[in-house]
Amino acid sequence: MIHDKSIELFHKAKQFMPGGVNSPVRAFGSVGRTPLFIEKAKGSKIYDVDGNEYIDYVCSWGPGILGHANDEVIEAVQKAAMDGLTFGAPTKKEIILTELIADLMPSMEMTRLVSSGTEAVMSAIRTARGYTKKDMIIKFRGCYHGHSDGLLVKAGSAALTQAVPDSAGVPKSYTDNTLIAEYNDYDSVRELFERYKGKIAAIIVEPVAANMGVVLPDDGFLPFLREITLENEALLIFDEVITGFRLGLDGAQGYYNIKPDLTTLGKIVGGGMPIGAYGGRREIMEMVSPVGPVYQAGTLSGNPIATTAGIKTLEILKRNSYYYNELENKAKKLAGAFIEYGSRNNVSLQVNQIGSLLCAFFTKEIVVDFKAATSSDTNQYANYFGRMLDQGIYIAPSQYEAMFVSVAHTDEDIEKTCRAISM
Ligand code: KE4
Repeated sequence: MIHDKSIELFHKAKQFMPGGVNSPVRAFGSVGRTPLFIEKAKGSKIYDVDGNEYIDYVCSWGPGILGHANDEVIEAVQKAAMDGLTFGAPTKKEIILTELIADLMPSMEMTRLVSSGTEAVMSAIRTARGYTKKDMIIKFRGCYHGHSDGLLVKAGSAALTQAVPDSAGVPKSYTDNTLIAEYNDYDSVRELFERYKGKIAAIIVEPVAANMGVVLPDDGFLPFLREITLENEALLIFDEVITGFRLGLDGAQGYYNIKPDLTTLGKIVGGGMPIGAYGGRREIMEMVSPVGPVYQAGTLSGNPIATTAGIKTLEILKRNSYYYNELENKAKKLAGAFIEYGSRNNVSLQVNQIGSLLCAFFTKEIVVDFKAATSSDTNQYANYFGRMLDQGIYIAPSQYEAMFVSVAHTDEDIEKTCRAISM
């Protein structure tokens, strides 16, 4: 494949944007390749500026569950655009979308729309702190919740499991109220509640972790988090930016039958347009301005174009709920191809798959936590990435992301991908 134009554009992009990109993972840093500059996309395919076609399993990191440029969504957005792009005033569409969210995810009785997952998480945490009048937040190592200062953390002194900044520019004081536990490690959570009794406002968790690759919750883990937060008068925040409307119409909370106090959404809820959302129990959300004392605002929050894309996307998913079985079957076929490749070639390879989310890890360890996930051979992953790209399959340029399947992936796409995996 020729990538001359991407190479040329990347060179120029680096003059005007840090690393030539507007989000770090796009720079292909961990796979040692020049990033592809994408010209267009339709259905399961993306096309780079050199005219190469790829079957896309990044799906814009999750929003693309219907495939790219779904005709109904595009038509609705084009029509909405004719009436104006943004008013900075209430619209009927915000009611339609937040009512749809409440219908599909009943724990979200009341929702505030924002413009990104980061903004949703940042605001949900502020709301949890305002509601509980406590300051400390527990997050899990390997889970990613956007780039707000207090969450860009890594484990500090192991004994205290207090966080320290994991990014330049984040003052130490901004992370003093962030505690780090281990995903699927019950005792690491218990210890924090014992050590910081009465000070913990909330736990925030990816109910299915998808930012250390895909790591599933241990059977009892989510019920345990629900119970220990109730016992300690702390809130449970499900960060469903990835899993929301991905694992099913009612997300991970429906899949695992757990009712969180607050949920954050992004990606699919905007149908490819910039939307984030946070919501939950009415009494908690009524803490948010202008009703309550927790301030939060946004110029383009709930804008008519993004809400149109989100409404149309959720309506299509709701109308075709059988899609989720089809998505899961396609993902299972891919998972099977990885397992077959690993055993036939004596390659240490694990696959975690749930619904239309999956991830292949190059390790012999069963990947049930951050430690096992990070035991993966990232050089092997980079080689696999290059092999797939050269065969016209576009997967995440990082071991610690997920593979997303869309409604638009045909049986032929899946078969071609399975062949590419086994090469
Ligand atoms: P955004 O601010 O990127 O819309 O959402 C932040 C976020 C919050 N919560 C979860 C569980 C997330 O996965 C994300 C963002 N996901 C990454 C991919 N793993 C976005 C891709 C990128 O950073 O370019």
